Amino acid sequence: MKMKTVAVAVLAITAGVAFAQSVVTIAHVGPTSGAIAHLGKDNENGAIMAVEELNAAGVTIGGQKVTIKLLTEDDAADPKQGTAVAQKLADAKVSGVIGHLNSGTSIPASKIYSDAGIPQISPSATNPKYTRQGFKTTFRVVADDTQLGGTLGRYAVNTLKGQSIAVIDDRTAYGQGVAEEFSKAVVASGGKVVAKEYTTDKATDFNAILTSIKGKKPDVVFFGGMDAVAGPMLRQMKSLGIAAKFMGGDGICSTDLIKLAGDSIADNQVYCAEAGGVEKGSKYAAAKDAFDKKFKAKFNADVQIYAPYVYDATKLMVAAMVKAGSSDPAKYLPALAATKYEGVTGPISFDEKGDIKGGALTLKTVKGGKLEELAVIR
Ligand code: ABU
Repeated sequence: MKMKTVAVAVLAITAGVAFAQSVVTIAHVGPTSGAIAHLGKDNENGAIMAVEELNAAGVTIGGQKVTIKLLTEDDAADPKQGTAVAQKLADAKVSGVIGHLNSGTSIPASKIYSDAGIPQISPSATNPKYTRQGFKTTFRVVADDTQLGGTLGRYAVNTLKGQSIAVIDDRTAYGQGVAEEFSKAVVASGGKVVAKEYTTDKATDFNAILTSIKGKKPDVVFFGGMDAVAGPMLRQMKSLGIAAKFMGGDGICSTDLIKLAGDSIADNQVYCAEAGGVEKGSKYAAAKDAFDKKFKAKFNADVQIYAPYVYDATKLMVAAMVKAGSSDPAKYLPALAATKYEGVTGPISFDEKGDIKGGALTLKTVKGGKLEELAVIR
């Protein structure tokens, strides 16, 4: 076996016996600094947990026992930092990359990984463009914004009975994309988009756009962006007396949204969708629950959104190396593309673009200060 690794041997000591063991290096990239560092750390912890379990169980690739080494990198959710990190990992010839978290970083980084022939699995980037660039190295284990925005738009009109709908986005690849898909579905379902406003992923003051929106008396306000912006936005909606329903995609569907919004969320006011999910009572639900408990015990933190998807992505990447008998990207890439993996987030296999086949989403609301699952939609 020819290992394409950064360092090829470490000394491992087991039961007092010293032996040389090859090292296979994979990387995780996400924003572990900045406004959504809590989500980046959640993702990183999913990868750490997977690698620790893999090494504890023992990994043999091509007849050789290996140690999986995880490099963790911070892209700060910034496209420029994302490409700098991607170039660093390409130069280091890592065997694979799990990440990035954001569409705005995953999309430009994917070109660098593709040029270097390094497989990349994003556990959370949902902009459709990510897998539509013709790269053979690009994979995603969650549903995309077409599915998220489309489902939420139909739900806003058909179930929440919203007729006048205001749409705000943070101008990121994700926020803009999911807001456009949402708006298209609202109009196709017979609703009306009465306001379109824009902010940024770093903004904290929404007074001007919310005051303008208030004048349009919307039934629903949709926000394309992340929880770190949605939380303060919900607080300011409450201070301005806007009691409209508030919707968003997976980026706001985190455990910390409730903390970030303070006491400003009324029961059944907020609706969001995680870009994956398993049906209650299915054989996967028990595995997902067990993962959540194990994660809490290990990190003393609840899963935010994506940690289980990162965990599955990491394990399935290594499973492809085991199956191919090589950690050389050129050799294990076909096995990765042909993955049939049973994860804690459900069954994972990829279509010709690298997207998950039959991806689900989980519609949630906030009730009693907690996220409550409403339905898993495929
Ligand atoms: N999917 C929401 C957060 C990540 C992103 O796509 O930017």
